[in-house]
Amino acid sequence: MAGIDKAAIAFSIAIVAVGVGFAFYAGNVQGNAPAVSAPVITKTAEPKTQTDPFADIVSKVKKEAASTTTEKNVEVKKEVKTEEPVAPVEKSTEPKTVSVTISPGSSSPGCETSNECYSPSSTTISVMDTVEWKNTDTAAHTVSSGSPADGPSGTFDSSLITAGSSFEHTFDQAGSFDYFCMVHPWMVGNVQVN
Ligand SMILES: [Cu+2]
Repeated sequence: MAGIDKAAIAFSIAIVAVGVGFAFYAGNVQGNAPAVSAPVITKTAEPKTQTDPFADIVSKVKKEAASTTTEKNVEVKKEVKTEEPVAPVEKSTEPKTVSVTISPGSSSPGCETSNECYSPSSTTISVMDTVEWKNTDTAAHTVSSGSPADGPSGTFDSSLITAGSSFEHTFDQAGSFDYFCMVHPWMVGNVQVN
């Protein structure tokens, strides 16, 4: 009677094992279970080891989830890095130099009728910009702040600019600056500094 009971227990354990779904183990169980009672102990031990694969799967899933999260974090960091190189371009108003030509033949009256003794006769610049007067005439001229009527104002004065030479002045203050040639009083010009 005792041997039959053990065999019955072994069968029932084997059936339970099959029911749980470990078919590849269940195949061995069904083959060995009917033999002796000893394999039954082995079979009851095997399901415990079979729970480990589940634990492994769970841990694998957790690791994958963790690695996926890490990758997402890396991607976010990369996106931030790509934004960093976009540096704001500073608009710098660097001082510039504007040229004015002392026209050929301006040593004789006539250029004032078309206002071309200094060309251009009116120049608009910004504070800290520089105006360079180039004497393209064959005679010497001056660029003197002020007007023929009121005389030199003293803000700037080139003194004589010989033929082919030039004179430049940097305007560090805003304002309207008239100038003229002290040798040829019909030569007048203006610099507007904003
Ligand atoms: Cu002159």
